[in-house]
Amino acid sequence: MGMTITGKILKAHTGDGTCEVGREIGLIIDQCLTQDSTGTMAWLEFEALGLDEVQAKRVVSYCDHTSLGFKGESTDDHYFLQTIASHFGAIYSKPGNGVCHQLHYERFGVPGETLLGADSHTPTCGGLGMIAIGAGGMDVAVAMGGGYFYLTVPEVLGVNLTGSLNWGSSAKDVILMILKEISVKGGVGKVLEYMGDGVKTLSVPERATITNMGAETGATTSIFPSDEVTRLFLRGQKRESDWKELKADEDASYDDIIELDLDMITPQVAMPGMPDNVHPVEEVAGTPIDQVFIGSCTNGGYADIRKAALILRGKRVDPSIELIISPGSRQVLQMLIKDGSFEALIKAGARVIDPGCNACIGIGFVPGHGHLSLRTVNRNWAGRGGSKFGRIALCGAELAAASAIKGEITDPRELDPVKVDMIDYIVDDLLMLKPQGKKVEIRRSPNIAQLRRQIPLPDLLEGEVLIKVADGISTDDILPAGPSTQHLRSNLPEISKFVFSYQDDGFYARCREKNGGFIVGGENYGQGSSREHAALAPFELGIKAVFAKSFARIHHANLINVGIIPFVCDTDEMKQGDRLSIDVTDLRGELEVSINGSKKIPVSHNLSERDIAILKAGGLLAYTKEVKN
Ligand code: MIC
Ligand code: SF4
Repeated sequence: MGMTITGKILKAHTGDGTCEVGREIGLIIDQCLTQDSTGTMAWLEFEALGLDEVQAKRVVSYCDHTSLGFKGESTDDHYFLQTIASHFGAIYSKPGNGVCHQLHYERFGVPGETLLGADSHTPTCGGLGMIAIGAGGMDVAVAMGGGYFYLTVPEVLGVNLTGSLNWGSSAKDVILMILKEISVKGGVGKVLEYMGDGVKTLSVPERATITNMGAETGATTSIFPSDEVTRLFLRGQKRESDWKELKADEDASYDDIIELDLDMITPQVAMPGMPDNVHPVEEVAGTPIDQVFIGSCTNGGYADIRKAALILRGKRVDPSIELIISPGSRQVLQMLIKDGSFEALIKAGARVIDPGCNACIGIGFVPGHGHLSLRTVNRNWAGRGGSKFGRIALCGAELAAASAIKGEITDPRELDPVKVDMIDYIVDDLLMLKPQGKKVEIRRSPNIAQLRRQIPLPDLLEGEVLIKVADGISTDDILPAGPSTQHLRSNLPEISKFVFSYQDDGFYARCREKNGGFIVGGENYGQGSSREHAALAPFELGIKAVFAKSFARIHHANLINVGIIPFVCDTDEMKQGDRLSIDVTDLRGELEVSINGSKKIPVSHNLSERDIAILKAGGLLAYTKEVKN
């Protein structure tokens, strides 16, 4: 039986275990990336491993989320990251250089290699034919140190693309249609592997838009073949020698296949709430908007912003709204300056900001009370833009630009088609700093708090249910990003004050008063980002276990890594204030939790032998040290 691309890369990188669907393997990681908001922890964790330098083939530490340095603490974090990366042998991408995912596929991604990144949108590099996976900081720290990344071998969902996109529809609409079809849970335990004749009609940046937002389906990652289109892209980036062809065998077997005719794709909008709340534009056209934002790691590429500039050229942004343009990288910005797009955008009344994430997670341009912000980003749940009172809808660049002109959601097909003629990529690595080694002293500010030592798991867990939350709770619900927390990512005691602050502002005080306890959730608990802080901060507050109906992959791993047990049970039986007790001496045996000393209900988990050993040791760092000694 022939193999898929996913199967080929996973097999070639299996360092421990047998590469069969459903089995746990230790994956050899070629490249790692960190960014500033998860990176301070990842680097502290790497340091705690006691190694001399990074061991993975290539490690890049990016500064993009708070690159504007909106608070002194963030600037302190940047200098910490710059010096620690240099000290331990990693490349550092300076603030203003762009968003990690955009930069990584431009400058470092290599078809056929593996990438582990401390950010959930790491799969963006799947657009180049990499197995690129998002993970929590501790997993990335271990991989930077040359350790395996452990994962359950996913199924492969083939997505067969035929035809080609018509004017008005874009790669963003492709992934929005997929989300509509399979939902925010449809990719769990799977890799989305693209194939078919339609693939060759998509550029690498378009493929990267699709693999980027595959993260919103819950998929482990997404991948495209590496073909002539990939070769031309890498040639443009002056690194054609990194190219190699990658394709599935003719008789490759997929666990399932979705068919998608690109000719049938029409412009779509994901209305506020969830990324799968997708509607054809006709259903929502005319809805008033207050803001348009074009950029991010999903649609911050040259062609997207060029398209917007061509649409806006000679016109003006509706005066009742604002338009913000955030190029994905300095390369993109330079190209937009060169071809006149920058000028066209400014003349139309747009505000063009420094390449980086910033506004995508609410650092600046936070939507006002009840406002609707139409964005080309990838997430639209409540609070995402930095305020729980703002609302976000998602779409592609041409729909966003057309809507900016009218001040309401607009079908781009109402406008004359525009065509992007590609110009040469401008390759300039000025802000990519090469490591200088041990002579570089690590700069630490008082905001960089020490990590708490991980201690072995006790035999009995007892305490109160401190909060009960609904289905689909995201890591943004657990620990909001945005202006109140972004500068505190290196300071767990301080950031932990914001856990569940949008849901219940008494949660922190309750944790302190009760000396910790339990969280109860519903389905897909912890969906969304790789934000390890959504596990580290509850740990800081004394949370011992989370009981939920199901968990999202990265958050599940993060909980284990910090030493919090993710239990699966019928949480309808539990409510806030219940006293729970559970004997965890034997996590391999039958488990039950006692509720208020009387009722007992069965509890299960999805823990591997290794997960159990990690939890017993108190967390991944303690375990890794234990195994090493
Ligand atoms: C996000 O888009 O939610 C983030 C901010 O990039 C996160 C990482 C973080 O919380 O720092 C992610 O996607 O993992
Ligand atoms: Fe940055 Fe937004 Fe992409 Fe997250 S989703 S990496 S915040 S641009």
